[in-house]
Amino acid sequence: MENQTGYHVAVVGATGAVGEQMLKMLEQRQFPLKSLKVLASARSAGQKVAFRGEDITVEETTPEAFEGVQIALFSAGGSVSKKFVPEAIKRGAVCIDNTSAYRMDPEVPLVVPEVNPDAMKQHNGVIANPNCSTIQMVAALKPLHDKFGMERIIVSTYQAVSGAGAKAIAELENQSRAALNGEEVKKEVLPVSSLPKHHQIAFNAIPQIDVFLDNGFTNEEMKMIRETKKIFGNEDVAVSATCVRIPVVKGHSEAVYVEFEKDFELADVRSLLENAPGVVLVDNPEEQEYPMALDAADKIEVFVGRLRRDLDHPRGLHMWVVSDNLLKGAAWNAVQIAEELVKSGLIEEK
Ligand code: NAP
Ligand code: 3JM
Repeated sequence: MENQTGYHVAVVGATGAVGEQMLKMLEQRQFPLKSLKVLASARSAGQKVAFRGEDITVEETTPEAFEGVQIALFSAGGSVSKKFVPEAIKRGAVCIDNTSAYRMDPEVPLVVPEVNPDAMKQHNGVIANPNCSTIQMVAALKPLHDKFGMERIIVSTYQAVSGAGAKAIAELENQSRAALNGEEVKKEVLPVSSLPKHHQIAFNAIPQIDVFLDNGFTNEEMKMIRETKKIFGNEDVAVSATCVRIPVVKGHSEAVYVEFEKDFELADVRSLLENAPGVVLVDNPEEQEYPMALDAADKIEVFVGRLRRDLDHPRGLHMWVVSDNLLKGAAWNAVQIAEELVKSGLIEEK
């Protein structure tokens, strides 16, 4: 694909669950593309993907593939990013990385445009996209933190299987069908495909996302804890997380409890969230209206509801935060960063 003006863009991991949504976002947002390269492993090289009514051929990710690329969006796993981000930078690209490979590197900005857009100005060729569960939580907390100052966050997540990739979506569908038909339920992917032991996700809830660490938390929980502190530039905010996989295809839900330094009125919390960029307040208990994964699927916003003051802590607030994990949690946040890069003139049109 070659246009007169715009930017030379590559999507790495374009055949995956996140990569597919990146292409959809570039298309929907009418991102100014001069050319688009779709990259994946050698396994899918030669396959076609549809983009703006054209078929684009998938190419193998190699160092040379980044020749002439100005913006490279990565979502093919941490080891692929570690190997190819330096190659892309060497060839002049700015990389927006969706994996955990560079997120905690102090030289790398970790960006949610609604929260810390200025951080991306200091990039050295790579800008990291936070974990899906972190992104939606910090987007909802940002306007409240600015006004009341967060002291402590305790979050429990209810995460969709699509966060674990295309194979996990297929596993939920296959297991559900098999269980309902009274057939053998095959367990091969969740909770962590690379570990030898697997559990059924259909009709279940699994309190493990990613591997366990020595402190008893899982890596997903530690990602939420560390990334939240980095994004807010505040190591003093106390953060604790419990991450759970549930049998939902798209949309992560989170029960977020936050304690503030300053007193708040619920009416102010409500109006701050109503006016926050990228956030939609859905909080109408009388009408049984609150955010739900099915309603958030395929939307780019973060939905917040069930606002209530804690019964014992005078500055404690509970809320329910839902977003499409593949969009704001991954592909949309990455394309939004690319839009900001372009807007801020950090990359020149070719
Ligand atoms: P997925 O559905 O399993 O897709 C994986 C993609 O990576 C496919 O396009 C695959 O290509 C490609 N790939 C695998 N090995 C490769 C290699 N050696 N060289 C080049 N491409 C390779 O997984 P997904 O859910 O889209 O997630 C992909 C990655 O994005 C994850 O590993 C994670 O690091 C990141 N992610 C981030 C978030 C977030 O919260 N921001 C959320 C989910 C995922 P083939 O088709 O050729 O195998
Ligand atoms: C979400 O490196 C890998 O194999 C990818 C593991 C992974 C990650 C990660 O650590 O990048 C799977 C799903 C994430 C993420 O966003 O942190």
